[in-house]
Amino acid sequence: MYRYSLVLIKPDAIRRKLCGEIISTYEKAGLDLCSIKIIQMDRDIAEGFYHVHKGKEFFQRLINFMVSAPTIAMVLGGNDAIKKIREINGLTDPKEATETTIRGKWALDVTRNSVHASDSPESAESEIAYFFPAFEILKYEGA
Ligand code: IDP
Ligand code: MG
Repeated sequence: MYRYSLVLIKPDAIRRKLCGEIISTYEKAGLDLCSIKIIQMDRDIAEGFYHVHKGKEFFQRLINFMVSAPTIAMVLGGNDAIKKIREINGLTDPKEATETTIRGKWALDVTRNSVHASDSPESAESEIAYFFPAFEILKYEGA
């Protein structure tokens, strides 16, 4: 089924100028780039985005990292895109991620792990609305 996912290129990857490589990885996997922008998150935006992790041991470290440099927010679309993108990204901790995945190749540690992707159709819907409130479904048929 054609799905949309909210993907972030996190500050560690922006700082190391890996955006081209990362976007290219998604394009080579056949995903459609449906929306994109670069933003500087403040603490309120970062905490709102990661509200499900509030209270966890790593939360403040995560928020400090997310406000430390700009982030690219994208909507990617494709067949089975939510699952596919999480496979392309690899496991949260780069020590456990397969070396062919984005995190396996480029993540620095479990906090500075280069990318985010939605984990379900429900979270994709709320995460897309969080950064792209006016997101319009784009059709790539025949492109
Ligand atoms: P995910 O990004 O693979 O979905 P989540 O468990 O949803 O992983 O965690 C969100 C983000 O919080 C991670 O991508 C990572 O940046 C950070 N994080 C998760 N677990 C830890 C941890 O144990 N230590 C430090 N940071 C963590
Ligand atoms: Mg997650």
